[in-house]
Amino acid sequence: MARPHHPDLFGPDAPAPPLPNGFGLWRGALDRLDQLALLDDIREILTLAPAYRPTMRNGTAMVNHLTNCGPLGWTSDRQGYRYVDRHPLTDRPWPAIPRRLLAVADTFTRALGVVGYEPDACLVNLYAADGRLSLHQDYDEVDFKWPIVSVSLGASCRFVLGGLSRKDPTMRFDLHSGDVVCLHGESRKRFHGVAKVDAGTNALSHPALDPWVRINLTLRRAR
Ligand code: MD6
Ligand code: FE
Repeated sequence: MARPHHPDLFGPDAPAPPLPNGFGLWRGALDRLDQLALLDDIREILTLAPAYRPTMRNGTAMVNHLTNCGPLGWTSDRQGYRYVDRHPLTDRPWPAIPRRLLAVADTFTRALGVVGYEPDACLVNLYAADGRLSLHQDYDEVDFKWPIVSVSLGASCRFVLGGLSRKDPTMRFDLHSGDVVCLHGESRKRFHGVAKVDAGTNALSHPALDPWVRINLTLRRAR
């Protein structure tokens, strides 16, 4: 695994510096072999916990398919957003979080000065070519002192990072395969989303990416 390095503030796709406090961005944190190994794990997870498209409170289906691994998994239905200990369609417990993903979370939370991060949920968001994720806060966890760590695989996307109010100005920059993002501290509850995926930029060939073009993993401490 690549060693953590400081955010690439001056790279071609980097946002104008400075990045907000508590927002960690490690470009190319995972090399190609790390990424393919994680996709092997995701393939196994998808076999045990098939991708599904949850319904939102208003009854409409979410844009992206998802699944989870870990003791808890994030889901949504007409009752709203929450963490549950079983796959809503199979009624089976979620598969375990892969060890190498836990190692990534440990490495990059330590780089932020966080000791003892033990994620208990990992949301796997599966993007088709027209996938996107509307501006949201990750707000369903019990203790916001713990960061959320994200790993991106496959196609690049346009990431939108806002403030603590939905109306605050946003910055936009690309996330590429192998990038790791952390939302921590002052940035833990910032609004963020994915405006679009650039399907043509996927350079990874792996069965876990069929029929998806981009996969994002977000590790959380839900309880
Ligand atoms: C995505 N990411 O990249 C969506 N949330 O597909 C997130 O929603 C996210 O990247 C919390 C922390 C980091 C993230
Ligand atoms: Fe999020």
